[in-house]
Amino acid sequence: MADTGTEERSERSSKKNLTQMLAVGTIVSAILIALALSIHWFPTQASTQAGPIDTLYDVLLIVSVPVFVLVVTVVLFSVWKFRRRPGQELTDGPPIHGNTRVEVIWTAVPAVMLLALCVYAYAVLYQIEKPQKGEMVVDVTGQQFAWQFSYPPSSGGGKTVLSDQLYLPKGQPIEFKLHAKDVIHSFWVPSFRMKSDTVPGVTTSYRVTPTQTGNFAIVCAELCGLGHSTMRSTVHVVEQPAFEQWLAKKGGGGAPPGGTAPPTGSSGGSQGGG
Ligand SMILES: [Cu+2]
Repeated sequence: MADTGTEERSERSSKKNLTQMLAVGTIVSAILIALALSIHWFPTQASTQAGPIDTLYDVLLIVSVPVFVLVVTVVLFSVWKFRRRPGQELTDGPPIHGNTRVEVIWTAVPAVMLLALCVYAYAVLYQIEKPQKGEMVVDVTGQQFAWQFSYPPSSGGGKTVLSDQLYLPKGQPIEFKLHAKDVIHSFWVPSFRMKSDTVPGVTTSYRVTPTQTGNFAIVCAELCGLGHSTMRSTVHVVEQPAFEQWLAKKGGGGAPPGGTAPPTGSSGGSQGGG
């Protein structure tokens, strides 16, 4: 009879513990989610791709925080509750042979969560990588330790224009074709959010549509040698007319805005970057 009483008591106390943990966990999760969402993790959103990516990060934060809190709560609770007390130095823990129900739950729940997040992330990726109408191709070449940009004739200059500065017209869908001359680099404009490695011998690519005029940092995001940290540049997002003017000036041929450049050979301007 005494045994049954002890069992009942311990069952009641473990239920109470569970309820307490759940309550504390929910409150802590809510606070941490609010905190996580209030932090500005990323710079200005300067492309149409930035919004969906930031929303995806917010969803990942909202889902991850309760998992983190659950794990930490269980660990801290176990350390406190099941700690070795004086006199127990030579005793062993109870032999436990597993718990099928708990194991099924902790396998199935994360599996469903991961699958759902994968599907969502894939849908976002599909959306932001979709080809756009009237895309302008810009070739980007990384080499130790600088970026070079090349605008093919189709971008409106009438001929290939080289530059060590990246100018883009606001609202114009861009496809970057990425190249590398020596080692692997990674072309990243944090304000655009998109990033891809540039690999020697391979052309990689990604798309952005700039939504804001201004200057934004370009960073090499792949350790590429001693000067890696200096491999930085700036993207200048300007209005369409300003871009056309810049491109015409850069092309050196004084081509009028609007992409109606004179046929090749009629101008003696240099195409060099500068
Ligand atoms: Cu680099």
